[in-house]
Amino acid sequence: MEEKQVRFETEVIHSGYSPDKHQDSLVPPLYQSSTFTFSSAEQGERRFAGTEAGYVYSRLGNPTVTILESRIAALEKGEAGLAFSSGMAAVSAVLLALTKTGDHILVSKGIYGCTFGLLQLLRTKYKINHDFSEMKSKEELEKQILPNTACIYIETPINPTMKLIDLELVVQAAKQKGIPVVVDNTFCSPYLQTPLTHGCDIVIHSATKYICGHGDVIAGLVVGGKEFIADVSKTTQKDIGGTISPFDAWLLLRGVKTLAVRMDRHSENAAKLFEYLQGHPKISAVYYPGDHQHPDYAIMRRQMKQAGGLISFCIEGTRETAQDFMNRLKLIKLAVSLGDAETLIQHPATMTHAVVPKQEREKMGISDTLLRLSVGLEAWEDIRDDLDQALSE
Ligand code: LCS
Repeated sequence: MEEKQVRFETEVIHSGYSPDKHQDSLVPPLYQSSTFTFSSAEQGERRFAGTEAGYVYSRLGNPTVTILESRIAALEKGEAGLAFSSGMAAVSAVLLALTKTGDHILVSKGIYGCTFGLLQLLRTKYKINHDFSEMKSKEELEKQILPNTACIYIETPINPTMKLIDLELVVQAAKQKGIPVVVDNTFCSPYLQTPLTHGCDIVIHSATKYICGHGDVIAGLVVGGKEFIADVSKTTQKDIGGTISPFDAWLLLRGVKTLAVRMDRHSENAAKLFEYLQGHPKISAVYYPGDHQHPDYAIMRRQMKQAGGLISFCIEGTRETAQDFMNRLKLIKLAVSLGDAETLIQHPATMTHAVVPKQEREKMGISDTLLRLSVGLEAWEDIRDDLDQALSE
């Protein structure tokens, strides 16, 4: 199966796993073991030295985790993958691997709140500076790439404003200077967007979201070149220790099998709910990359397969109006996170992006009346009816 090139919908189910290597078990076994035994002291020595293949200790590698890592590498069209205990463990391991004191990171203007927090920490504790960029033109990028820029870090679509970054534009500017481009692909999943095929170097996921799909795991994934992944695996992952648990890897292997089917449904539901929200008099703005009027619609068509399952919108009124509206919802759950079967709504200004100072938040386009809807897999009419009853009061 691994030899033959198969389609994405097949890869999510089979990639990285051969039953004949695991007692013919149809489903990848859960190797719930913290450590592995050696047949002799010499074998232990060889495994530690890396002269003999084999597992040693689950912080350094585990067979269930290896299957997941091979699968995500195949889905993202990369050479190798690495799994982490959270999306933030993945983000921090990558940024720490790519930078040193005195370096600079160029970041898309608008990122997840905890990534923003991590960048503050890198600046204050380790003197690793950063700047935010709209990344709208080559000239802007060329001006903002400094002699000490160690990497470019992008989210697209951006959490939660749903603005997009043109990956190929950034890659063109970065390649001239030999700077790696890192993309947080959480909002798309590899079904909708594969940044490595556009020339980017490293992809990160909060696997907690669409890759898991069932809201029962916190995990992160990284895909990149073999050398880079081996380096992260032996340094910032091994020694800082944000390793995934085998059980969480097993749950992700189960969840990811339905990724293509789920993403189609999330995207279809979101497209219908966008139409509804767009036409509602109490909604002052809707941010959804599938909107033909969205300023980045052309970018969406170029680099995404579909527009995805997230919609942000502003409600007429104040922060209290937004909160009252949330409190009236019945089916839609008030929760952060995204990509689950359940439709979730959250208020970025007081939740996911509360750590970003108000002035910075506003520069990113996060007002107090902005809400983010992660459209689930329910019948779209039921989601619409819930929005409708909460908006009609
Ligand atoms: N990157 C993005 C784009 C995210 O949205 C998140 C989490 C992370 C990284 C971190 O992943 P984690 O460590 O949580 O697995 N985003 C969240 C959100 O929007 N609501 O709750 C968490």
